Amino acid sequence: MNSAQFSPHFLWGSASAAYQVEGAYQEDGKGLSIWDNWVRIPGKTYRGTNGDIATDHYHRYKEDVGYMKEMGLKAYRFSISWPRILPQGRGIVNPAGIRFYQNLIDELIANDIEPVVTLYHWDLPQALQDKYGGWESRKILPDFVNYAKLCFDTFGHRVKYWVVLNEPNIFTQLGYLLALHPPGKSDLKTFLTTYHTTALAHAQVVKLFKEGQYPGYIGSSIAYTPAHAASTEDQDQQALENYYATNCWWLLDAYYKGSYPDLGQAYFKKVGAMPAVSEEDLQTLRQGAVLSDFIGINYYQTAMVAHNPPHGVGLSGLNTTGEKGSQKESGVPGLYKTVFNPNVDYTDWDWSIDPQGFTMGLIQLQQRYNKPVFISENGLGAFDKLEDGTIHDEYRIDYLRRHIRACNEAIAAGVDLWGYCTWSFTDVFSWLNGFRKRYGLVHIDFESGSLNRTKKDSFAWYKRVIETNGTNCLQGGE
Ligand code: BGP
Repeated sequence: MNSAQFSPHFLWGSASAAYQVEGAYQEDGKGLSIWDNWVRIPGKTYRGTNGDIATDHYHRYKEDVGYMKEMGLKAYRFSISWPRILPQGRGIVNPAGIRFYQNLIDELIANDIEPVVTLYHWDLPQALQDKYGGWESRKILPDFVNYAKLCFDTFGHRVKYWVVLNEPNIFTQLGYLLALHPPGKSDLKTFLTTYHTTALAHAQVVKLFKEGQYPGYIGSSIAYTPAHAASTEDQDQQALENYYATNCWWLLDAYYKGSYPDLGQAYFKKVGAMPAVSEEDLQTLRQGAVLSDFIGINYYQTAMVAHNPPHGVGLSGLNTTGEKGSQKESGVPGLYKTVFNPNVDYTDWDWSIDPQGFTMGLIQLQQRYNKPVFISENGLGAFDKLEDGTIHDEYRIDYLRRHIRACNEAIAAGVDLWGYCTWSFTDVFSWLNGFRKRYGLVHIDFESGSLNRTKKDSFAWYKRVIETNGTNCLQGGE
């Protein structure tokens, strides 16, 4: 495919999330989040690891921004911890929490780095979980809208890019279907109902933002896993349709079309799991869809799907050990199952590496939604080894280079791509995988506890990407 230029305003960024980097989990008046409690339940996270301290970004943010400046980063995507600024989720505001984010934003702007702020990256105030079951109840809607309004009123004159929710599909699926995230439930209808509530939350917050005439752009970030059929056989092709109708398009349509796919509805009605969706809800979703400025996409991998008979495999857990090949087949009996893709490589956590699938997925988005896209996460989780005082992460450079090239191909094909954030800037706490699954361009010494920062080889390489506006990634580049 032809290559295009990245626009001169392209946002070359890198990302993090509050719970995964901040630490200081009960400092300066912060309330507890559902993750602060979840990690204390034995067996829930890899070897009981937690984000109590994480990278200590709360105290070391200036040092981290210093590295961002050195790299020439154009945008830093981070999330606000809701219970840090509203310890009970509503009501009394914690001034120290506000100050922390104000300082961080000031520091970024002083260094010419655009803050991209996520309102919700999974750390719900525990108080709201206790009060009415968190996202399971529509009572969360006014609380979330008030929290968003507080953020817009407080930070809106400095922040131009807002991500309302991070991967609502993942936190609801893992929280309400696979029982791997808080609150650890497993029920299809509860998952779909909760997801629907997140879509309403997105739409209401987008409306508030637009009606309040806050300056800037707003969207939410969905974890998008496009798929290939395992063969050209009709049954596998049908499985692919089923996958998209109950998965990708189900999730994205709610946010960016304001509806749900018919084929998916037919299936969920058949199994008695269709959530209650009123005409008023759909109207709200449609308004949210129209008013959203961009589609946030977190892309890591594709799936390969195949026919799965009515008594075939069901959902399985995730490889959280890093033992390559330990991921089991997973599926929905009668609809589809995901199978090993012989055409691509896999990471140690069995995530497929498929840059071509990335281009394909971006083109599908363009065709279906015709909206600008912002890549809010993309990166490689790996075991990194500290050697001669640094990390020679050629494998990460290779992954990122190929994915940036894939973005370029998508742009050449007509996709309106606003920016690209690597996941993650520094190494972070990986929810279910502890500290061994590293994504950063900056290494953190978790082992000794010093939390010293060391630039990896990928740091200098990404610096060049930014300096050359991506041209070093294109065919024939470094
Ligand atoms: C996304 C999340 C991030 C991050 C990333 C890598 O789903 O938005 O918070 O963790 O995936 O996932 P993991 O840490 O599970 O490898």
